[in-house]
Amino acid sequence: MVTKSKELFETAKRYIPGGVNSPVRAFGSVGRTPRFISSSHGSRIVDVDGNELIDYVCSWGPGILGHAPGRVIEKVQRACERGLTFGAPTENEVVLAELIAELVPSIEVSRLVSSGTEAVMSAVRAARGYTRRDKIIKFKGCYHGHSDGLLVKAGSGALTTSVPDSAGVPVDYTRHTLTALYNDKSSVEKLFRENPDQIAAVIVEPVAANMGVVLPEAGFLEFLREITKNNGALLIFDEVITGFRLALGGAQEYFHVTPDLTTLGKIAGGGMPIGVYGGKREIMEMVSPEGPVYQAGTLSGNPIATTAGIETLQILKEDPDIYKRLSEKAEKIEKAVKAAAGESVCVNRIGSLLSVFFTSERVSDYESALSSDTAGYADCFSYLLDHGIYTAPSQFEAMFVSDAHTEEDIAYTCRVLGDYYTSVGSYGRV
Ligand code: KE4
Repeated sequence: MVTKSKELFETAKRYIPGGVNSPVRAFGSVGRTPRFISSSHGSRIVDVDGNELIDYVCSWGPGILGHAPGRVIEKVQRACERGLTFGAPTENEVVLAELIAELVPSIEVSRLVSSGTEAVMSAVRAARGYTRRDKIIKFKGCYHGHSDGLLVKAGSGALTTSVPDSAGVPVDYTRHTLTALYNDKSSVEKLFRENPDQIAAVIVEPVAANMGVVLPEAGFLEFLREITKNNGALLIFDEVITGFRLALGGAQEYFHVTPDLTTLGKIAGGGMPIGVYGGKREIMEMVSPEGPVYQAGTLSGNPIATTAGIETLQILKEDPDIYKRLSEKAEKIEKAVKAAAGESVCVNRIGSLLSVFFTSERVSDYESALSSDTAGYADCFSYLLDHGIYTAPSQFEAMFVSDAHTEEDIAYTCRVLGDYYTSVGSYGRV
């Protein structure tokens, strides 16, 4: 029963674009009424009609510990009593910057902002300021937030300059954004050949998770590290999702590839609004007030968000075995899907991050991700939702497993997935 969600959604659509404050939440590609959530705890979220759901969205990544982890809540409650925001430097910001530098050694110097979008936008500006070059390379299918210059898709041939992916973005704003193909070295080499000494940086999701989860092929990240170094360009790892998710040191620890700049978000704030950009001291010295690259933010590093971020990272630091536990849980889901669906779907998983693509193709880039049967995905999404399991309402997002998912949660999820694929045949279509 979703009466109250339906009522709220109708009212919401009168006052908020599409009834939501972020498009994917509207359930547009799965054709269901979005669930309005009233509370959460552990692996569960509870909607306004009282339906309890096992949550594999985890707020799109921040919820690695599960919802409302006790230690974080308690510290945040105490911090609130001391004030919500000062607009002045605080000890927390020093503690968090030191902790980030300890856990991700390539981030010698960092700046806190309030979202992943802000982090990426600022990192790109720092890269351009440092190299005095204008062009950047991004990859088709990778998402880096909604700043104008990064809302692009490739022009014809996928290797030309980009055209805006959104209304309201002047073509001029994307003139310096070049688009390559994920896992396609030659597409990157071509852009460097065609734009000698003009490319400030390559920005990449070290594991793509915004076209669904697509892993870097062996050597791809090492190649990006090499070609940027050889061409005087910077390598930016957008670790807003993979940061503290794949390992305590993120994807750069997992793959042993060190970028020049890194962006973080989600887990870094423990569920509160935090973005981070940072890297080599000589680059970050360019950032105001130390250098000429301007960037600012009213609530950057605010005491409540930094309290949640510090406590979350401390808990992860104290319990590095969490990554093994998370991976083992996600592997059980991967195996259950493969056992029931066979070759009719493609499961991409790394650690606690996974996607089930409704295609029999191996999904290794945006084109192959697009071969997925999104109606099949929507059918499975609905089945899971009706069985109390909440997954991403889009084929092109990721499934997240948290430390709060119990063995019973995982076993139940595997059983429901098995029943689904067994009962509805391949592709998950009825
Ligand atoms: P935010 O501005 O949403 O905090 O972060 C933007 C961003 C940057 N980089 C990467 C790799 C990201 O995945 C994101 C945001 N991720 C999406 C989920 N795929 C956020 C969910 C949403 O848009 O509602």
